[in-house]
Amino acid sequence: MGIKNKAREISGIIEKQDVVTILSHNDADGVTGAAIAKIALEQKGIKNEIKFVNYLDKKTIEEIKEKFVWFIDLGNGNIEEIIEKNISCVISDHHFSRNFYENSINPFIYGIDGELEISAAGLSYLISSNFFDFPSDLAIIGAIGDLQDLKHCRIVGMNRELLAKSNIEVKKDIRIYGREKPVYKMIAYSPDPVIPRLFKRIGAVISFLKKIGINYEKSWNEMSKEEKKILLSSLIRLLIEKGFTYEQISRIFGEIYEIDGKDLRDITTILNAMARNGEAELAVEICIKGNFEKGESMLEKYKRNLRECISFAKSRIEEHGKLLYFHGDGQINENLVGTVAGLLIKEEEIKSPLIGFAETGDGIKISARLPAILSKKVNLSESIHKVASKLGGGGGGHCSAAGAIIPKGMENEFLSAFEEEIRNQLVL
Ligand SMILES: [Mn+2]
Repeated sequence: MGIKNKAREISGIIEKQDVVTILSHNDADGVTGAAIAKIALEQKGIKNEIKFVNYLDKKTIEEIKEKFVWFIDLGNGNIEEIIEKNISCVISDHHFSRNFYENSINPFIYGIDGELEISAAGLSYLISSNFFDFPSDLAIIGAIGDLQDLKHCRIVGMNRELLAKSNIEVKKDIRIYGREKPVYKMIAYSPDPVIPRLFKRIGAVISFLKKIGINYEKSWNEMSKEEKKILLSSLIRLLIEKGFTYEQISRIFGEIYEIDGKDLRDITTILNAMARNGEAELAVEICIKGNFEKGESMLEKYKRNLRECISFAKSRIEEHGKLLYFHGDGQINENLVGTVAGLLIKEEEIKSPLIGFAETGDGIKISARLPAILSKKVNLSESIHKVASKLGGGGGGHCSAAGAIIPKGMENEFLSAFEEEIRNQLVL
């Protein structure tokens, strides 16, 4: 059976319900996935409510009393428990799972890479579009939120197919974030690629721009074709001088996606910010109505908080063998520790795996991030799953970004066991 038939089969199961609880992940992919599901359920007149969690642990599953659950962007890591508890449910989760579950639309079973070719929002759309035909905009926003365009600098696979059913405009442009900001800011804070000599050095960027005759206060979008050409070729020359490979340099240019003139990357930033700050329900509403500007003021608040968390984390980074780690100590919210670790890895030129700890209700939340130079040598997901399970917790995720929850007070045990795992992987 192909994935679309599976989607139809699952939509048939959902259609028979009178009440559906959507249980989703509080990030952009989870929010858009839940919004898609809600649109479909409303259309069918099926009563529904949405709940968001940051992480699906044993306890959350234990406490499920709802009649029927639609898991979105989570669930594949908990199939054993879902079966054991005999929860009546369907799962649309794009994360890899070794375990099979009849009512799960698991892309990997169909030879589709869930890290690149379809997100939870996309799976949710494959199911929901059986109820009625509607544009796939939110499915693509979810995929961008999940950074599925990052590897190839464009959307590929099943996402590409879904893109054709959306109102999203595809453009070829510079991929540096902030095309509407003054160009000196855009260049100084480009995380991918980081421009050497210019990264975070406003003075250096301004003199670089002056030298090539470009008004540094203009934004990329305001620049003429000629100016863009000059800037792009100067940046490329700089990267060549610094020994960047062709592959690295070509990342500077690629596909960007817009809806009503808004960059999808900006929309996902807003949705992530809202979801992580406890406003996921409002984010769903914004997705359904399509009024993304409403989330922009939330973003300012979020950015301020994030900056504080990053400087706190930076001041706390310590070494443990092959690892670096920091502890949030009640200063960094569990929902933000992953973002903080991810940004530190990108911006601080860290060359070791980075672990962030944060307190959560009854345990310690762990976020592990891998620097790009280790991306083919280390797989965080399996090691974190193994170690956290051994300590009485649970974990999983992606090769280069994974998370776990362990009991309080086990941080040192975790560090030692995890460091050994990583060391073994580096030797192999
Ligand atoms: Mn996702």
